Amino acid sequence: MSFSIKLIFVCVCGLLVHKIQGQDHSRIRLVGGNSEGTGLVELLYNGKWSTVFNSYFTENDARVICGMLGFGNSGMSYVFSGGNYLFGDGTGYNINILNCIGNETDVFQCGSGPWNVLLRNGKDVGISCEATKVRLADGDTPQSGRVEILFKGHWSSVCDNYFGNQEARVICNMLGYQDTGIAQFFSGSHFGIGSGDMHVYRLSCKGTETDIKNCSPIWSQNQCDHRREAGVNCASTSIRLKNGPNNSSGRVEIFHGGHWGTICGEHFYHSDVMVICRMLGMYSLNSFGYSQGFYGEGSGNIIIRQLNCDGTETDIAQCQSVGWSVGTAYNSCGHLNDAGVNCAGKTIIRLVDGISAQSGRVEIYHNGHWGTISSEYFDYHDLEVICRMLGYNYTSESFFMTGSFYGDGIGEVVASHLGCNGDESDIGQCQGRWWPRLSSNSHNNDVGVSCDGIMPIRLVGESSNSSGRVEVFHDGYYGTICSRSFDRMDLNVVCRMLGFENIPRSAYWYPNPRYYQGLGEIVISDLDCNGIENSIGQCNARWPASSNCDHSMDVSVNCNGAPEKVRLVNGPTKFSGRVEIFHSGQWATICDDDFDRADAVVICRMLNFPHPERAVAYSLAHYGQGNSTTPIVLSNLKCNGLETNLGQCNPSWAPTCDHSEDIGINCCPSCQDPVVG
Ligand SMILES: *[C@@H]1O[C@H](CO)[C@@H](O)[C@H](O)[C@H]1NC(C)=O
Ligand SMILES: *[C@@H]1O[C@H](CO)[C@@H](O)[C@H](O)[C@H]1NC(C)=O
Ligand SMILES: *[C@@H]1O[C@H](CO)[C@@H](O)[C@H](O)[C@H]1NC(C)=O
Ligand SMILES: *[C@@H]1O[C@H](CO)[C@@H](O)[C@H](O)[C@H]1NC(C)=O
Ligand SMILES: *[C@@H]1O[C@H](CO)[C@@H](O)[C@H](O)[C@H]1NC(C)=O
Ligand SMILES: CC(=O)N[C@H]1CO[C@H](CO)[C@@H](O)[C@@H]1O
Repeated sequence: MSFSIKLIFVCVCGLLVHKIQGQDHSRIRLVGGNSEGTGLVELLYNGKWSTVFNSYFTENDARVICGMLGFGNSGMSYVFSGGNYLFGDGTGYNINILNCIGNETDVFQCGSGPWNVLLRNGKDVGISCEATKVRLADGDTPQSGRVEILFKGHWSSVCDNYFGNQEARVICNMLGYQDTGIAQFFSGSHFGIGSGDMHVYRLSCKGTETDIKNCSPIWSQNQCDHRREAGVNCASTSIRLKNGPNNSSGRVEIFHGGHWGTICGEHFYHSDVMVICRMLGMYSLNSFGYSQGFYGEGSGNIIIRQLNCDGTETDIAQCQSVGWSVGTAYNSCGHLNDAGVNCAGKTIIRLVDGISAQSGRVEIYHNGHWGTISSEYFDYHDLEVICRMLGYNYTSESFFMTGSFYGDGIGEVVASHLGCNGDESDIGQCQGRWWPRLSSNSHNNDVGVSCDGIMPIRLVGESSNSSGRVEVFHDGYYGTICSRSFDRMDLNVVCRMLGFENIPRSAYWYPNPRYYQGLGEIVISDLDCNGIENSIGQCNARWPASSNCDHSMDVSVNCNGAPEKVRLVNGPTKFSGRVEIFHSGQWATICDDDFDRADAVVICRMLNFPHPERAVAYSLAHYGQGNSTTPIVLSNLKCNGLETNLGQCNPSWAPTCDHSEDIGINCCPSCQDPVVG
């Protein structure tokens, strides 16, 4: 080997530079990194171990050196810009520019001429020829924990400065967890505090890098502190549902910090439910969630608050949230507010105590028992959804009943104010107020529905299918309707229910029993139909009836408007006599209470006499008393004189009169007997 050294003085950045000729194949090593593949670059040059100036050092130079050191020159070759403070100060010469192309097999072949040598300047280059060794420490699972890299022979944690999911993804990929679906970052020494120096102050990964050294790391010693260590979770979050009626519903629980805990239900929305159900492999478009501990209160920590997924995440750990710190229970969000999901989107409901499979009190299975729905603010949109849930048709006949029409339930009142739009497939998707945040837990307002709209109704008292006392089937028996505020609109609906299509104007009703008083329950009062309903079930009404009602107020109707049959008895002419009305198969008299000429005019009109307005009214059995076997059935006629039928005159039935009060009329005061009719 020949050495020829010329000293040339060149000013480079104010430093004295030596022009050196010749090569030395003898030795090359990396020092200060405590491993074969990482450290300050030292070349044995002119008999001295010498360092390389970092300013013009390139990756090509590093590649050649790594190749010489047996790491292959196509693998990792990473240049540390600040070699001295990481690996210590060098000695010997300081070689300026190597100028390798990269395909050389010996670094001493690099450069077109002799190397320059600088005065020592504290800017020596360090390189790494090996992949970063990374591990996770103190995690819940092998796939999670504090990020630690092996550096200078020690495991050293990474600063959480700007550490995010992209950085986490690179770490997870480096650990071989490419396929686990998530890479969630944690900051603030989430997995506990590591020890030793922290060398990586900041990483800026794109997420696709295969080593953190490709993430433009900023190296520094102890610029960070141990309360700011980065952590990752490369595995999906362990999640389960508890206390639901099915495997597909329940309180959401997640495993974290070695324990199962819950999610606070505040701001718990559909996008959160989507992610949770997707994680469980059970997502459907109908999935919905509950806050407020619907599936019971969990125990342990409340691990996440304000979960805020956008719905595309594959793991809740990827969603924004407040939380995930170990051992924290949030005071502002207790277990009362634990979140739950129903991934199948099916609330389990049934109808009970109805008169057909399609009717009854609505019951919801909840907390292991059947409870009910309050009818507060219940409406037809809610009804539509319930019928749909049960697989029944929602039609113009369908109705719902407030006030426990189908009997009081027991247990919890599970929901109220359902607030459905009508197009939901399940009441769980409606806005409803759910247990336990109900204004009332009393069962006297349990809602009942009838999807088929069947409400059996019948007429009693006469062998006629068009007139009689109205009775409604309820609770296993027929009961009556109280006439309080009964009007023509209500009549129309009752007659429509009885099968009458075109209800004549002459149809009428009695506010009291036309025949006999009913027995048993007075089912409803204050009926308030608008006249177009198909069933009184669709009308407003009071159930049970007002306590001011009794059976003397039972409603009777006549749907075809057939006039009452009346006759005159015992008069001197065919135009006059005691008035008798055919009632329950026999003739009966009318009491003179409130009887006046207008009433007489209507009776004369019913008898088809000419000029009924000339009628004269008589009280006090003017044409003699009915005999003792004749009933007195009517009193207090309130005709205005224009009616065509006594039924339109709001009379009272079953008066307490005697025959000395029987009415009589004369429809032709000027007519003498005998008259040619
Ligand atoms: C290295 O590459 C250059 C051009 O890219 C070529 O001229 C040279 O022969 C190569 N050297 C070796 C040792 O392959
Ligand atoms: C829930 O799932 C388990 C396991 O898949 C099964 O054995 C069990 O029968 C399911 N229970 C219900 C109520 O579906
Ligand atoms: C719903 O209506 C359709 C069409 O009228 C009928 O075929 C079907 O049987 C009805 N379903 C029920 C449950 O009543
Ligand atoms: C009432 O009975 C008559 C005679 O039996 C019958 O023709 C008519 O269709 C019935 N009307 C209703 C509404 O049932
Ligand atoms: C009593 O009056 C009714 C009706 O006017 C009549 O049908 C009946 O025969 C009478 N009975 C007697 C005993 O007079
Ligand atoms: C979606 C689902 O599995 N629903 C079932 C839940 O459990 C009830 C009874 O326990 C079944 O009726 C549902 O079909």
